[in-house]
Amino acid sequence: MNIAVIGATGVVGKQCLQLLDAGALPGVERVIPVASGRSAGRDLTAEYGLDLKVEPVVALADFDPAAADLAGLDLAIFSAGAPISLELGPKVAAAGALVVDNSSAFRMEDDVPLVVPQVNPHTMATRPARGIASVPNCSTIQLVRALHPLRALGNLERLVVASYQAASGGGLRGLEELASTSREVLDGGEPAETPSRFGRTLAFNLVPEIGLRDDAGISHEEHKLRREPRKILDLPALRVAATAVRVPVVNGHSEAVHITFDRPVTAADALDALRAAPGVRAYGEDEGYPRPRQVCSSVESSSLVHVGRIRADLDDPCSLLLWVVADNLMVGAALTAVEIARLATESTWM
Ligand code: 11C
Repeated sequence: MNIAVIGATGVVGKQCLQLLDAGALPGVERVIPVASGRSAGRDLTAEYGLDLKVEPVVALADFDPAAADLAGLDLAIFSAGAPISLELGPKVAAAGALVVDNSSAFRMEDDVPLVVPQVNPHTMATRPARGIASVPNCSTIQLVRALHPLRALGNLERLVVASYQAASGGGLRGLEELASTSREVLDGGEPAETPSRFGRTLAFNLVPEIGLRDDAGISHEEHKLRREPRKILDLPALRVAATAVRVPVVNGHSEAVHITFDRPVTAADALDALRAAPGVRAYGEDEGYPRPRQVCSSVESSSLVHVGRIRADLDDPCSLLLWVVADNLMVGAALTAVEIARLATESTWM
């Protein structure tokens, strides 16, 4: 396998390289990291402490998938934002590689599968028509991985979700901004609310707006939380109301989820269904509850979706409430991208 990692010096690209280093994909021969011109030539093998031999970083401007030295590229994992995916993704796919795209660029297109391997692996049973498979938004992935096992209890009718999203969702710049503004507040200052990664100062605060708001006042992230689960779960009429909030947590997104089914359900049945689901850690009432720092504290824990506070809605026997936490860089991005690629390698078409 010859693999290009586009956006290799970002928070998700780094995790992708670490997963490849840990042997997440079989038969890796060549790994080509691609990033902005500023990073050209960097030795990520040494920087990230990898055993895997990674070539020196190639500048995006010099990355030409049609060039002879890239013939035989099998896979490209994009984590460099939608504009770069839009421009470069189709060219890489046309040159013959499978594009696994972490951005929002193609997610809602009919001929691009939006894949969560634990939920809709059948979407990768044949080669995607355009050679592109999309990784959903991080907050969507953990949501649908918690919902999917619960479909055994009844049909999903309505979701009300509030997300509590970590600074790492804003990339390295977001992490740096949370750190620097937190220091400023602790030193007695008040960071200026100049244009920033999160629109507002996040330190010791909450920002109830992720992405631009439309004319109806709904943010881009809230639209993703509504549209993407509908496509992945193949429930185009699922009613979803979301509020996406940025919180001053370094890593790990959390979600408070209220689910309404078409029939009465119990918290005990939900706990059983979630306990039986691969890749989910479910917490009974006497087992505490997941929190982002703990969830993101080890590779094993970062690879799971954690579901706790599983309880009845006292006013509606058809509804349940859950608290869902996952590592947004791992489950929410890099691990899912690599798992999608693994689905492809396990199929007969790749
Ligand atoms: C955030 N969910 O936490 C975003 C980051 O559509 O892939 C990922 C954006 C996306 O800000």
